[in-house]
Amino acid sequence: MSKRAAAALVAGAMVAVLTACGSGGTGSAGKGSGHKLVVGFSQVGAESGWRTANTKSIQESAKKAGVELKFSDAQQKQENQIKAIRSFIQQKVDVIAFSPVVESGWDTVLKEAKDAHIPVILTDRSVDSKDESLYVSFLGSDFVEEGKKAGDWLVKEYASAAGPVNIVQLEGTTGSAPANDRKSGFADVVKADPKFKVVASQTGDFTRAKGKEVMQAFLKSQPKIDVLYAHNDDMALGAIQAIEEAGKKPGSDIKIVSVDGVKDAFTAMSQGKINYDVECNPLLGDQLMDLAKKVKAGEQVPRRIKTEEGTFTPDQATAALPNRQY
Ligand code: GYE
Repeated sequence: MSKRAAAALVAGAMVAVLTACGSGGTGSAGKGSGHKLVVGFSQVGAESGWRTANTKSIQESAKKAGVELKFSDAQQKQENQIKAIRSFIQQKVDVIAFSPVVESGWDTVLKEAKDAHIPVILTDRSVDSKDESLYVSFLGSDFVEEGKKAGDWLVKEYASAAGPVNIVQLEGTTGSAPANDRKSGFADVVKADPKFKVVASQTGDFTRAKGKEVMQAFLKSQPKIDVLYAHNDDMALGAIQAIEEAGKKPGSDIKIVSVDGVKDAFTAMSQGKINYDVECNPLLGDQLMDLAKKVKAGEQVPRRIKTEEGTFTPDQATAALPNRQY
């Protein structure tokens, strides 16, 4: 063998060794030495400020944790998520994580993942499957609790008012866990006093554009609206535009209670346009990567991990605004 050929061989071998070490990630992450943990993640879409922050958190945390993330955006369609999950199964990823657009209709595809021995982690939203062996853990907020917090605020705010208090509700995506639970949690609290009346309730699909459109329709069809309860901030922000265009003052002519706690909503609160915001934390990335590593390593993980979150008055939101991350 020529000297040159021998040198090339040695160099080649070194590159191979370096590559193997470099992709090893953080020890326990891989299936063995030389393999990064591969997580297939199916995201709901890009419907809201919350979602954008959630996506960024997951992508950044994956990088930090040395996890190879296969990211897929379902554009708010369940069929796209089912396709993405099937493709993750075909690619033999180590762990599948997803945030289900709606609650029902997952058993078949989750069974396919189970048969392929790929563990599934639910993040942000849950499914209504009866068979709990179809996923290993669910990481996210308690949406019923969020709805209750919105209702609690309303009850206090109108404690000494005569009534009726006419409420319009902008619901999240039909069939989604946050829409179902935020609606029922709120209803449970306000039903205690018959002066509270939900006079209209319709989906705004968690988007600004739909929130505005539906609020315009409410303003036309309802002779008296006292309160808007929006299942997320983006719909509330769209509705604020509709209210202002109708010549009314959001925050005083119509009081607004919303959920999420994103920066744009805090800005609106500092301007007196939203009266109360229930926080829902989108920064789930670090916890998700940690869970995925543990699951792959065969460690026992909790079946349910709840996110800690607070509530904000306009004063609290104004104070928090300069340091708000999302
Ligand atoms: O509140 C909303 C988003 O599932 C908690 O989805 C999430 C919700 C969030 O579109 O803004």
